[in-house]
Amino acid sequence: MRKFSLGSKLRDLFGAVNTGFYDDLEDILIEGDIGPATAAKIVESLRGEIRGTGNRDRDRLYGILRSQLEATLRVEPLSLIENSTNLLLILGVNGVGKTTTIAKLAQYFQREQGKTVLLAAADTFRAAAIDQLVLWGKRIGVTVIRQDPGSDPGAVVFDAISSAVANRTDLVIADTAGRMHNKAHLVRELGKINRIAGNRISGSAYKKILVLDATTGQNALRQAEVFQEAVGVDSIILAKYDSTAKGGIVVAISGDLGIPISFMGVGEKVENLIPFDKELYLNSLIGTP
Ligand SMILES: Nc1nc2c(ncn2[C@@H]2O[C@H](COP(=O)(O)OP(=O)(O)OP(=O)(O)O)[C@@H](O)[C@H]2O)c(=O)[nH]1
Ligand SMILES: [Mg+2]
Repeated sequence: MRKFSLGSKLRDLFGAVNTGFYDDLEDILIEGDIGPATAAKIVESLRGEIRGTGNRDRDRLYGILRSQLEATLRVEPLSLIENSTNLLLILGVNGVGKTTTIAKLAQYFQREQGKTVLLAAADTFRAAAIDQLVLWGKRIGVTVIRQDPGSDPGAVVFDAISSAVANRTDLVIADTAGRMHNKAHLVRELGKINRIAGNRISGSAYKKILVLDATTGQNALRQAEVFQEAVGVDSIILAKYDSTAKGGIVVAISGDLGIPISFMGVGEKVENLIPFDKELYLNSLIGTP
């Protein structure tokens, strides 16, 4: 099982610090999806520590590595602006878990935070995507603003915001299509939605959330770069964390791209969303010494 592979490789490596240690460490970290820039930074700081103190105690090195990872990981909860309509625009390539995550977020903000929520079915690319969101809306008792398949996603977001502002709804969560004819089309469509949304809701009441699939590895970093470049990303949600204990990619995204993470999806049910838990994450990523 890959589950503890990074942790066990590190334990072996830290057991005997010898020649090749730094190269091996860098390889292991990159293999664990930590990201090249972040891996290089961590290796440098361990090198500095070992040179400076001469102390090669395994537990101590392990502790330094862990605190480096801890410092790199940016965890920030998603907080809503009070007495204002907030918008979360949910981004991500197809199949990562966007629509399910929207239902989970709606439930979380309703139940845990006592907020009023409205959903916008702005993935108009596929009829089934609209139906799926409408079904979730029924299950959790949240209204879904929708138009016909193929209609302008920007118009759906516009309608949803208008309705939310008129009704003093706290939060609009908008689905988007991750499946497009090509990247240029995706970027153009998202740009349009982003302009419409940004004109109606400004500042930190409008957040762009990228959903990543914890099982994807390095490719997730490239996805984050594409969406970051297209419209900017304010926060990451790591879906399907229950399917893997890897997810080292979140460190890379925090460290290499500077995007914070807010939640993790831990199952297919609507209640399976938890605020990102650093301890749990680091324990399963690298284990404890
Ligand atoms: N185990 C697990 N499965 C999840 C999680 N989140 C989503 N899924 C599953 O992943 C699959 C895809 O989820 P969707 O929410 O439809 O993903 P999407 O990004 O909206 O997909 P498209 O609309 O097709 O682009 C579904 O079978 C979900 O049940 C999670 O946290 N854990
Ligand atoms: Mg979807």
